[in-house]
Amino acid sequence: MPVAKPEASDSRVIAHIDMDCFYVQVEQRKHPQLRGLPTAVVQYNSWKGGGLIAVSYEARNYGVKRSMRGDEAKEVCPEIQLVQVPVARGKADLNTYREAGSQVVSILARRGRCERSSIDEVYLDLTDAAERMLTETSPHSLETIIEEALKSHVLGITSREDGIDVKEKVREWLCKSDADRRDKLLACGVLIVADLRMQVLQETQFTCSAGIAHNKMLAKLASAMNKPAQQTAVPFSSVKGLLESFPIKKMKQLGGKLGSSLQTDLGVNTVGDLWQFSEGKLQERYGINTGTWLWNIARGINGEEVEGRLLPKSHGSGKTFPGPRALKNLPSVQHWLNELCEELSERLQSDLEHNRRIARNLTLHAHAYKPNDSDSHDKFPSKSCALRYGTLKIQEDAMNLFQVGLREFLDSSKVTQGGWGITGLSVSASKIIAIPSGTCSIKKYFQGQQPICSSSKPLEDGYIETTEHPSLSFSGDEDSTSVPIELPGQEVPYFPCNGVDFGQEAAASTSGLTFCVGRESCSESNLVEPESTLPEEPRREPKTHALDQQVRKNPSVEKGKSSSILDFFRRADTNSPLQKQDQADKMQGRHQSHRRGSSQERETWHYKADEIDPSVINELPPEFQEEVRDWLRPLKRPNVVKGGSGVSIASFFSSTNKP
Ligand code: DCP
Repeated sequence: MPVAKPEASDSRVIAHIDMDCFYVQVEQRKHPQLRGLPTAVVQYNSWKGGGLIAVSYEARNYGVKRSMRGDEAKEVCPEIQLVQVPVARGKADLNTYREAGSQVVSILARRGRCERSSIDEVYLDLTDAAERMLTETSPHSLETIIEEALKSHVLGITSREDGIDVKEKVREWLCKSDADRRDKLLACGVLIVADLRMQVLQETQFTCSAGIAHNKMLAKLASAMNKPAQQTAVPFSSVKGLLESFPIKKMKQLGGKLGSSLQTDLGVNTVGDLWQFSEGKLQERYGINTGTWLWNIARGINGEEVEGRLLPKSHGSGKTFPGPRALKNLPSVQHWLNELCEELSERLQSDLEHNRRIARNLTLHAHAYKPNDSDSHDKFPSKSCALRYGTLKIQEDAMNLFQVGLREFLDSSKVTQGGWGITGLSVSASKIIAIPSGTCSIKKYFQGQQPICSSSKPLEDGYIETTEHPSLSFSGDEDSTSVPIELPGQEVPYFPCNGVDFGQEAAASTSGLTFCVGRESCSESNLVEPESTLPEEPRREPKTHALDQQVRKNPSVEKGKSSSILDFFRRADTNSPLQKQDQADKMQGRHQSHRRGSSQERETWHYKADEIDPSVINELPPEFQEEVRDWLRPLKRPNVVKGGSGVSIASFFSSTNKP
């Protein structure tokens, strides 16, 4: 349910940074010969050449879209370069992309509070930096303004159609000495963001787009307005104009049931259509909180803070088993759960070592069906328990969770005969906390911990009753309920109340285990499409990249020198496209993987969207991602590459290959 938060101040400077066709850029950095070519990254699945998950802007010019399969993309753009997502443990391995995202975050965090909101998106609170700049080096006192800032779009100020020297108008706006203080701060934000984007490009070779406004909602809307490699600012006076015609369903949290109700029940199709309804009227219809939230967003009011968070909120690992590859017995489930848990465990371990963070909750999600029961799809209940560290323990606990879920799934089915099939499995770790600083050793910290469960009820045998799964819980009356489940004769794991057990092995054998039973559908779990038949490119360390070498050799692309970025990219070899891999021979003509729940079923679930780490969604197979993104955030506007000249990040994209 959306939460209405009043705006603490309208003088904040908030930026939303969104990487451009991110996975493609990561692959192009690995394979510089792909730069400037129509390229797409495919999630491996041999059916029709695999699903496209990222499409370069050159390929978009030919009409290639993310919803296409590889074969379809080749039809509209025969020269498209398809690069496969790396594969490990028989599933997509997104580590390269995660690491690339972290690299960008570490640069962006230099100027203000930074919230990593997904694998390739970041919010920044630049208020302090902008205030400092305004005091020390106000834009109107600057002799030169960096080119990238002059290329900004400023809503209500710049219009590419009016034929006037747009850069001159931007310069005037940036340097207006008698401007409103809010606009002056925003102008500082524009300069800071332009500079940060240049730094990102110089240090990572990635371009990004940005929105700069006085709150997160407006910054996010703005960052999608002019892509790729451009930035858009929203002065206070332009908010109304921006929202007036903005499609209601594209607003964050209005892509689903609430947005549909606004359309059908109130005839609201744009944000401006909402203006006619009083706050009271909206509250009457949608409840006090949602009513106020709607009234606020219609006016561009959004008090959400930028959380200082550079690390993900949760970790997950998943895989789909479409059609004939559905898992039909416990040993095969055990095999894949072991693989998924091994990956999860590695990431938890790495988070612990590098960031001194621990996760306290383990959740298992599955997609299942019963062959003779068409109602059974998507009814496999998600299960959570306290998380114990150590691969074997995670594997054991996940398998136990699966068995509890399976039993409930089978009990809930009307059909008692005919077996079962699992078409998706995922495990995730959440409730991540930092180990308090000053703890002299991680192990000692855990040894000294009493099993305290503030939100969980300790039970006699050391098991706990969890009441929610933070990243995937439901609001209101859909809250999880706890149900005791008997596991006769099975050895069950020990769940210490602090959720972490480094030393003790599984202890009890009991039948009194209580699990959290979240009534969750599986579509939010991070399931990833299956295996590769193409060999993974040998992973090259950044140091060995040809482009990196150029960076080192070419003084013009050293940090801080901005004038020859375009030259830098032109020097990249664009004449030797990656050899096309003929996937056609390997196609098996499978059908689409999952049947999703009916829309009616889906609509009965309400997610606490803010508690879902969007980076986990990137690991879903495309068919789930579309659905989940729809719930969580507005769709992006069609990208329009606007004209422009001179050396800038944008020029990098205006290059070749237009049909
Ligand atoms: N992603 C994915 N599956 C999807 C959508 C996205 O795996 N269905 C991955 C690949 C994308 C990355 O997440 O590169 C970021 O997603 P975005 O929605 O931000 O899209 P892009 O960065 O690819 O393009 P854009 O420039 O439009 O933001």
